[in-house]
Amino acid sequence: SLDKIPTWREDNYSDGREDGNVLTGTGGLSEKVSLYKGDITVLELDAIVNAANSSLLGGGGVDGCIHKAAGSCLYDECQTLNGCETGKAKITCGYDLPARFVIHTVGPVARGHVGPTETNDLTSCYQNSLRLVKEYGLSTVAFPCISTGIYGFPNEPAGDIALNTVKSWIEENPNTITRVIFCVFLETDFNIYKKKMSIIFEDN
Ligand code: AR6
Repeated sequence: SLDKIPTWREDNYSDGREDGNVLTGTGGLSEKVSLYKGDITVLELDAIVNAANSSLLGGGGVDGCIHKAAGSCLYDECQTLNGCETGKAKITCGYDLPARFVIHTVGPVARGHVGPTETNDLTSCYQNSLRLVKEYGLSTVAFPCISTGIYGFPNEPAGDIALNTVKSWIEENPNTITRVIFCVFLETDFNIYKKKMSIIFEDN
């Protein structure tokens, strides 16, 4: 199914952006990222990331969707993990999901407040998830908009953190990940990511 998700570069190409800058150069960062709007549980990738809570035993939002689609074996494996601290990440099998693995990370409970703690914790979620992708020799991964639902992290700064953290990671680890998919669910996030990606992943 990855073939059906265009890279950011292809996506810009197909919607005929007038600013051609993002299309220049080869092997740029924009070839390694995609923006996808929809349900993360249908993605056939090496791993999908779950915006979990510290119990790792399921909940609402994307977490509920992932547990429902993966089946009860995911819950059983999660029970062996002894939870997870905010900003950290743990990996399990994907079970009935098309994704091979699920990386469970726990975002900060922000309730609308963005201070240094919330910022650092959300950054750590992306970094620690990507660290697991690398450690397990995986090459494709999708992220939901961690913390921006029930945990109340404002969408705009959360998008900045997601995109900039992934960008830095790809730059620092050029031979590990071949594709990172930003899986947004809401129109507001789609618009925020689209705008930011054309700036952040513009190739020089
Ligand atoms: N695919 C992709 N994204 C989704 C999906 C889906 N199927 N469903 C929802 N989203 P949230 P959080 C989006 O609340 O803020 C749970 O109870 C959603 O629109 O799932 O980190 C956990 O157990 C939003 O943009 O996660 C925790 O207790 C994004 O996923 C708590 O919620 C994240 O929203 C975690 O809260």
